[in-house]
Amino acid sequence: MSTQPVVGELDKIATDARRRIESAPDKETLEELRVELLGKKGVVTGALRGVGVLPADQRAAAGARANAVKTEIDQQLVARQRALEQNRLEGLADSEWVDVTFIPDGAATRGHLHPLTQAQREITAIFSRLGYQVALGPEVEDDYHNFQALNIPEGHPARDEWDSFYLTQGGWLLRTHTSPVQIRFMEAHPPPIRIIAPGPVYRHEATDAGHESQFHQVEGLLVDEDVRMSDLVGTIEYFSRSMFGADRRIRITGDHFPFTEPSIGAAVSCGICKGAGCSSCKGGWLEIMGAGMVHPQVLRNGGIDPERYSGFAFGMGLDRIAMLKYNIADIRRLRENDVRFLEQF
Ligand code: 2NL
Repeated sequence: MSTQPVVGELDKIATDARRRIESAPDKETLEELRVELLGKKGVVTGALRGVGVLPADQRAAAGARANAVKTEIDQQLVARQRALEQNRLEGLADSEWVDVTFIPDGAATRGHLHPLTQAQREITAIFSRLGYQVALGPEVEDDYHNFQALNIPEGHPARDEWDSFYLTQGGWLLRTHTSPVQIRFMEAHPPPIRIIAPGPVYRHEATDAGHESQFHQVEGLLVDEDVRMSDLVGTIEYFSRSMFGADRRIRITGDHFPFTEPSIGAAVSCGICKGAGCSSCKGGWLEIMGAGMVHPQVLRNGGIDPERYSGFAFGMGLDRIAMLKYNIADIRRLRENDVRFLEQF
């Protein structure tokens, strides 16, 4: 027996392997080739085994050649693997690009804040310049914080002004104003107090262009030493001009609320007719809020000594303010989420 057949066989294996490895189109094909050539039952492994049965004088040469072929094939496999990976990476820019700026026609347009949110943020921004902080509280309240602490006792005829939604148990109700937020704030903090309490409130009443059973209020409360009615009027004036325009005048009239004494109503001059009177105002004026000096008993209910401290409070309907600011005729438009309406603001 001579070495020639084994060496010739190995040369053929090597040539054949090189050709197939170089043309392998992907990693999977390469792996199949590796198993076929170098695996336990592989061709090269078989040839190596065949070396063992050769006559002793031929073994060394044939063995060296077989090992060299094995190493060659191994290196070729690794080289081809690298080349394939390199090609894949270079092709990524063409095969997997994403246009992050692409917007399917009409599928996405830029939105904006709801007019109520815009109005609420503007109001809180104006009062924050006067040192007020935003206070929040629960929408489900107890009778004491929603009514009794505000001088509206059980069974009193004044209750009729706030038709309420009651829960079936526990005497809880949906707050009819955000005043209970301020009562709770007074209970927890000593003066000086400057807060505004914005948020949803609920009243059990028929819906029309000016009324909804859920609407939004912004109430404000300031308590300190020596607080006077003139401070309240100056605050209303600053707010009105910031919100509606520097040229606005304000009108203060008498009013009545159980929780303030004295109580007032505030109106701003109409921006359309400048006070002359037109179809969108009442005789040249737009009523924007109720207010007054906090009733001494309400201060006491909040744990504050009315002999030392005084304060003023005000309340406005956010929906109404937004309607005045953006000239919206019907409050119900603010709840419908019709984008044709909303996108105008
Ligand atoms: C209105 C009138 C008002 C208040 C709310 C208030 C709160 C406390 C104490 C005293 Cl804790 N007053 N709030 C005062 C006057 C008027 O709201 O027409 N709101 C829509």
